[in-house]
Amino acid sequence: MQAPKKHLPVVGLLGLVVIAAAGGTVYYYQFASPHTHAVPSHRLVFMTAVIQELGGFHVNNTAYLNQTTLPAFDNSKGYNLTGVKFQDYLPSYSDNKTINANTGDTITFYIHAVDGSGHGFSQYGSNHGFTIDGPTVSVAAGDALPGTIPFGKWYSVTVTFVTAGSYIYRCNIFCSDQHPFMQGNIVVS
Ligand SMILES: [Cu+2]
Repeated sequence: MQAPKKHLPVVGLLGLVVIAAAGGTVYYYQFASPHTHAVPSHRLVFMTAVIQELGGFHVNNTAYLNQTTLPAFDNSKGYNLTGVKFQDYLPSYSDNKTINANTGDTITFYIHAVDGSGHGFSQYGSNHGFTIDGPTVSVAAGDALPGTIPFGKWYSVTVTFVTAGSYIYRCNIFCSDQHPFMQGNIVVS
């Protein structure tokens, strides 16, 4: 009757070691695995642009670019991620309009302008625009900001946010009656 009592402390100690090891694994998985991108980061933001009556700008996907060269891009076909090292991430905001970044991050925007005709709303001209208001940004050599995006085509611009603050991206080409509201926020902290 005394033997089991002698063994109990040993079993208890072993149990603690097993729990600690498991906890360490969980800690590593949750806190170490997301940091596989460089800091500051190069983010890819994939968006559609349609008249505000049909939703305006909409962020469809966000990813970290884990290489120094950009994906191939063509304004008719859009981007090509074949062979590109990237990692999807969830944005800090879930409204599909607000973009977040850390100070010093670079964002490459890929924007597809969608023809909004045929839905009963007035659509003017044949282009959307894309520009960014706020603290000064650095635009990559060869890229244009503001940019013009003909309906059905793609536009890409790479911007580095060297200053923390509140930015607004917006359409700068009159495209519908609700055009003044075709915009979204970029929060750089
Ligand atoms: Cu527009």
